[in-house]
Amino acid sequence: MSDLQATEELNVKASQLDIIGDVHGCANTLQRLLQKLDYQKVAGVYRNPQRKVVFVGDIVDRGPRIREALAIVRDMVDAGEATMVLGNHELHALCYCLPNPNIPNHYLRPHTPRNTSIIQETLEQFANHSQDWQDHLRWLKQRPLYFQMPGVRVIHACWDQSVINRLAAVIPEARWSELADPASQLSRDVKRLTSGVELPLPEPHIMLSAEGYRRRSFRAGFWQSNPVNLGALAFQPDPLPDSVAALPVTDDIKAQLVVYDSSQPPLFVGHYWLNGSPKPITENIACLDYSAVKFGRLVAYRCDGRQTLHPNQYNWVYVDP
Ligand SMILES: [Mn+2]
Repeated sequence: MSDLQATEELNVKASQLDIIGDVHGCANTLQRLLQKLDYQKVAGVYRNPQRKVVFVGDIVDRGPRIREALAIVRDMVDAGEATMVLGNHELHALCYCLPNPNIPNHYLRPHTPRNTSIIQETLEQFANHSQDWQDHLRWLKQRPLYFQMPGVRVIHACWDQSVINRLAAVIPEARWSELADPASQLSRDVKRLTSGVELPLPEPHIMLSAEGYRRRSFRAGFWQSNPVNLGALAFQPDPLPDSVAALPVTDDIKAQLVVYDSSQPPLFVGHYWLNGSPKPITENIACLDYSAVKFGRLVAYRCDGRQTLHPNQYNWVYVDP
């Protein structure tokens, strides 16, 4: 239903799409990338007569110009020049800000110090624009979790067909309250699509992320069918401790992975904070998050309709420190 809507709204072929990675409030960088891709501002909206944009989500949080970034993306979507799928940061923002209908003065996600720190930049930048923020929240609620058309799929973190089969692309209004319970099927499904496969670190190991968070889990490359050990399976900036990396991948862990083989349509994700020269992860999977907000690159893939992805189709701009 909703993925058909999205395809009809864009009204182009897969070969006319430019897919853009996690923006995280880097609005100036986004404008430079759009200009590099020959999008020009006409009547206040970036447009390219031949092409349309799909944003992989995570427009909000962390960066210096979140309001501007959200306005650029929203104006493009509303004008039919782009679509965007929800990232884990938009989901977090929605759940943090939407009231829990069952418990007065509570929200779908509790205001713990950690949850507050994730959304802090966004709330500070909208502090004097609270009506705008409420309006953006209503708009974000209507954005899809995934996008597909013949020859292209886009999702923030993990294409799990079994989950997608049971979810409408847009979360129905009546179901948002289910997200107040992290154990609900809907919460687990949405987390799977927007945050990917997170596996527990074997006891008693814990990791410290670069930002100082204690982590008891790690992000896995969901597409891998036969990784040699946990180190090969991990897909995140922080490497696993050596002793953990060498551990075998148990059948229990393998059962949590998704097979995404080379016969599937080209798939684009964000989310994973990559570094280095942009290139496909497999012949038909590309991650477009190259850590723009950490002074990496904001990356786009210029689709050409081919089944096999190619490094030449990447475009990027560096973020000015
Ligand atoms: Mn992100």
